[in-house]
Amino acid sequence: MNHLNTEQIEQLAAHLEQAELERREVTKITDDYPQMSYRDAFDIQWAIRRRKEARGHKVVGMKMGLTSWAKMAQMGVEHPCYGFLVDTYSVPDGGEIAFDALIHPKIEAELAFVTKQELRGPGCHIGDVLRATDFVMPAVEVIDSRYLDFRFDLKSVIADNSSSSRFVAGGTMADVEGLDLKNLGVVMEINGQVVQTGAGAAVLGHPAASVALLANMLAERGEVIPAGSFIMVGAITAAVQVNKGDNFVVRYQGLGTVSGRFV
Ligand code: 0L1
Ligand code: MG
Repeated sequence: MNHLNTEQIEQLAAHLEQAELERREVTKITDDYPQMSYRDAFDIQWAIRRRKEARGHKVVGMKMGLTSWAKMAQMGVEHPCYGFLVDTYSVPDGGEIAFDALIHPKIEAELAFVTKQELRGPGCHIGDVLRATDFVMPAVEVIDSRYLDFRFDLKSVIADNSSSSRFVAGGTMADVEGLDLKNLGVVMEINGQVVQTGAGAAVLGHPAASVALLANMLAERGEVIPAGSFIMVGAITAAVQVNKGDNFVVRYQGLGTVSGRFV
């Protein structure tokens, strides 16, 4: 149910997208609109998506966020969220990320699923996802909340496209059949120092559960995950703040590495 009108939703979408484009922190929008509903929050995110598409940007994938119990507890939220990824967010493996284009970036080690069949909720489950998966591959997400000091509540962060900002996909593409996705180990290094380690089960117990949840959340809006989608499942490690000049390498058990540099 909506508690904001169309004009307010469009205005908040413009406000948050401008903050992203101008690299400006803003206060969380529920401070000014405490009556905002989850429906409103997703409507704002979808309005930002339409604004970008209207300017010629292509949606190239989706991401799930806040998919670990630890991260939900850390951020004081009670449910995962999703966001969209556009072409301008994509950085090649080993590439450079312009630090000054961002506000206060953090990196997360993730996995991405690429689908070969449509996934449709409600009732989508891990088995559906594994059957519909073409391959999985390593990915690193750069999150950059537009909110002051990364402080938000769930509705505010959903409206802000779940902090989506940049992503790097790389390493080796692999069939799910040969992989133990729950126990798949990940080591994140920044400037040669190990800063985080984790395993796939950090993502809702199994990374495929995150894709199923995305299908089920999209079903609430009558949307599906089309065949050929790229979906990042959420962080396997905690998000780590980065600085200009930092180099990162994330090593994935049996799947190679993803690297990049903030310049
Ligand atoms: O991708 C993520 O898990 C982050 C979602 C938004 C929350 C945050 O900015 O930390
Ligand atoms: Mg993430």
